[in-house]
Amino acid sequence: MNEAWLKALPKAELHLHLEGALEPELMFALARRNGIELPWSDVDVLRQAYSFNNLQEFLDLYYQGANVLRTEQDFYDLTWAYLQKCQAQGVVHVEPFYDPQTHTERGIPFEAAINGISGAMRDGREQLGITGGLILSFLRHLSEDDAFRTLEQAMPFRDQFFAVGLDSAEQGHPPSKFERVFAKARAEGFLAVAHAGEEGPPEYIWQALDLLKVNRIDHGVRAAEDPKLLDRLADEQIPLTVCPLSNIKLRVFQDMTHHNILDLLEQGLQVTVNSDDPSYFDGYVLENFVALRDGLGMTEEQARRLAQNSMDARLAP
Ligand code: ES4
Ligand code: ZN
Repeated sequence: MNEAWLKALPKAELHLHLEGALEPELMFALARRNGIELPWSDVDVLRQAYSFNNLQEFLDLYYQGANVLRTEQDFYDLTWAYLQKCQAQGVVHVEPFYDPQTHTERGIPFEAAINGISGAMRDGREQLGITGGLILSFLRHLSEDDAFRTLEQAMPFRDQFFAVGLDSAEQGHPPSKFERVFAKARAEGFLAVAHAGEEGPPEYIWQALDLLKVNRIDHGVRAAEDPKLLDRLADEQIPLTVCPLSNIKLRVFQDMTHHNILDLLEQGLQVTVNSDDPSYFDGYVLENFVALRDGLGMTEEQARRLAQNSMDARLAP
């Protein structure tokens, strides 16, 4: 199967951090526009820094990069660039995360980010035919109180997102820390998703299901260590938004030949293929499919099932 065939499959992207779609060229352009000095001399030097031993090393760079995002127009430009990439790859539906706290913590008004992102999502629907909705994601390394305040700040903009999520440093920050804030969000009518079982243990996936009552698990690859959990995920057809290239870049698996996504697929789990932070992890959805073909011998039939799973696992209204 060639790239054109993979591109032609209608696909949904369900695990994408908008701040992780910031390409080095745009980062430098926004730094210039906003009069910000970056710690890298140019785009090539920045790209050379994209070598990580774990999630935390990546996050340190990701938050530094996000610092160039200041104005509503910056957030619009970031989101629009991502949507154009989607169109070029046959991604017809997107449910991106954005992290309000990454921006409010540095004094950017809540409305600058949400309005810029929502504006681009609206234009993406009207001009590119890409459907979808936004997931407001809490940073789990910050406190429960901080998450409550973020949800409170978001309420005037409640029509602009359909779900809440949980991301950032997983180890030591279990889903249980956010049980009450997720209960509040669900009571307000939001759906829920959470990163679990990327670096954290299977126990965190159980907690995301039983305490946060999520509709979908982000990553979830460490479920493979717990046969009872695998049965539950298969029985209830709970979607997993797996991010193969991300897992290699962050050393969750040694290389693509060791990735378990096709094993999970063949065990009947509803797994999907996603890019996570495409600018940092060597590619968008299409590059992830190509990597599964080249590294794992994914067949056409498996590719079709993975793409169909992504369409079936959509949650945005
Ligand atoms: C993330 Cl790969 C990953 N894991 C957890 N949180 C994140 N935020 C952005 N990328
Ligand atoms: Zn992620």
